[in-house]
Amino acid sequence: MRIDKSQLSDINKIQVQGHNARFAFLADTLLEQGKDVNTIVQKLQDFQVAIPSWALGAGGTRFGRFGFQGEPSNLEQKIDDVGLIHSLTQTSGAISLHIPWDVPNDYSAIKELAVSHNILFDAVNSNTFQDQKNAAQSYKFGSLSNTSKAVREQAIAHNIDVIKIGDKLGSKSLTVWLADGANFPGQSNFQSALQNTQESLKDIYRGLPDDWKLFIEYKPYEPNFYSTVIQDWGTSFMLANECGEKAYTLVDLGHHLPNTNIEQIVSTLMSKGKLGGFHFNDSKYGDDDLTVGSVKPYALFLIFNALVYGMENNPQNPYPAWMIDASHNLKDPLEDLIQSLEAIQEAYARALLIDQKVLTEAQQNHDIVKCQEILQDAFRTDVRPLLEKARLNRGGALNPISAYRSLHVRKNLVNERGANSVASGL
Ligand SMILES: [Mn+2]
Repeated sequence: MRIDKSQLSDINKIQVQGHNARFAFLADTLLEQGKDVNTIVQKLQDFQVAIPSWALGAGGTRFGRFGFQGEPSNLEQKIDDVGLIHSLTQTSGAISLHIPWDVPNDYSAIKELAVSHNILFDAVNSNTFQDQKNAAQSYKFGSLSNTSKAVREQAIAHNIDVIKIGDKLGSKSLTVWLADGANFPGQSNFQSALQNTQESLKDIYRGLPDDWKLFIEYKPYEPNFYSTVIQDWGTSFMLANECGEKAYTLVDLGHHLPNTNIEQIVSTLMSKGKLGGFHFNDSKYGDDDLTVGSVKPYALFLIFNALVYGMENNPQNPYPAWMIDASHNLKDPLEDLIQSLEAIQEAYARALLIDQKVLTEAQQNHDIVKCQEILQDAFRTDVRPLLEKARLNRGGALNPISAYRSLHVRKNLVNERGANSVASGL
């Protein structure tokens, strides 16, 4: 199924009068405050977030998985799904592949398909957290950190393969998330595990094309519950520094212990020019991978404030690669992703409303009350008319969820793919 612009403009026609009134009211209010509404809308139009191939089907927990009908069962269908979301939201112009599940059979056909949906190939993801069929070595006791050289070499070779696959598609970065760690005290020597990981990452780094980046993700626990080799941003930052200038830290919102000040981590990394990638999701307890903005929208807004400041003030930091990294156990995955994209754009728009100059002045005058007023005034603003305007300008849907439902997208996908299709790569 594909959605063409004429279908959306028919749906938008019914809603556009309400939008015009909402937008005019907000634009007037913001103009009075001296805000440049057109620039904000343009920034929203330009902000694109990659969808990972594993987020398009139903996820699951270690207790079970409840499938969702009409899931994409091959790479072509995954790209089609991202195309559907992109045509509605105009915000998901990229897909992030996970190898070995998403290896194309026909590279030029896959590239053509992506172009037809106006979709780029974002970072490619390697997988050394589970064993593949017929693999010579097992990752049960770790991959890049393993005490066995043969296991480490297999894991390094896999990452190099992933780079080669991504290169043929036009990707420009590799994301490494390492599940390596220990479940029990005494199981692993911390120093050797870290040293092995550093050496393995350097080997992978040597296989990186000149115009590529290596993103090193961190996570404090899970699947190992005593220790994780790359447990926090500091460890990732240190490893990236030792690899070289093309290596960066990747921040995943769910990969922190409760109450961690993520906006401060973002600020530190950007000031050092080392924030390479960013994974969005939301959580209550751990790496819950819930819909972005569903639990802690104010925290997301504060993080975006740090990101916007960094993008404006840290030329030493490259433009970060944005991706949603979530899992959907109950909702229609495509509706969930649409909600996540909306929450990301909302947080971004609110952060763009902050007058950084006025905030800096208030900070320098130690006017804490004013600092809080500036932040909360931006957060309390209903920015949805700006998001609608950005989508309308790009030919998307004024209200993506309602358009998704009125076009019966899921029903069409079930008709095309069957009720029992299962997404690979979860
Ligand atoms: Mn992630």
